[in-house]
Amino acid sequence: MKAIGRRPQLTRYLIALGSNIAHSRHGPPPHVLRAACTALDHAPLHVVATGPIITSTPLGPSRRRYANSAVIIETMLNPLLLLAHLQAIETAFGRTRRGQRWGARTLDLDIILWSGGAWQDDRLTIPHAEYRDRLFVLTPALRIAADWRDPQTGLYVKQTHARLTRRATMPKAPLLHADASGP
Ligand code: A4P
Ligand code: MG
Repeated sequence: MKAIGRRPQLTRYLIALGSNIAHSRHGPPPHVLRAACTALDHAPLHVVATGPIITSTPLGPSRRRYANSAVIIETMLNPLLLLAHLQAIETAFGRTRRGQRWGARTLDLDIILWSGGAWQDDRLTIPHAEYRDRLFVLTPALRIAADWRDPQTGLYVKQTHARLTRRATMPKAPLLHADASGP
């Protein structure tokens, strides 16, 4: 009997966009993200929702502030083909990889969630390994993907966002005196 391959299916992905270097033609980071949204809306991808563009303090060694956003795309590409496609768009936007992790970049496109569930191999991890701790991903995502569910935690994006903002505003526990003696 012949093995029947899995047919490509139309699926949706939540993509995070980041930029903290201006582009010679597109301009400063928020403009780079606007141009990137246009680039993402070409076959074989279709943008079905666009989140707000926010600015954020850099996490990691870079000193330049970031512009961040999120989009939902629809495509027949499987996760690995999509990753290759996104990396080609990053390169077309002048992204160079100098080997420094979290270095400054004209455009970063990360796959955050996928309607197909989880994916794990040596090139790609979905859900994105760190998105649950990143307000610069969750804030724009909240506006377009509040009801998307994380297949690993079972939490909706709105719950993951609420958990992180609660944690960020939680008062610090009062210090206990080391010599406090109870009754
Ligand atoms: N990879 C694995 N999983 C994924 C995924 N879900 N989506 C692999 C995309 N790529 C994924 O990524 C390195 C490798 O991760 C890829 O080759 C792919 O096979 P990269 O884009 O080449 O390098 P990177 O972005 O420097 O590394 P990394 O670890 O992905 O960094 P992040 O998580 O993208 O974080 N601060 C602010 N305020 N805003 C930001 O946007 N971004 C970063 C980079 C750091 N600080 C930031 C921001
Ligand atoms: Mg990346």
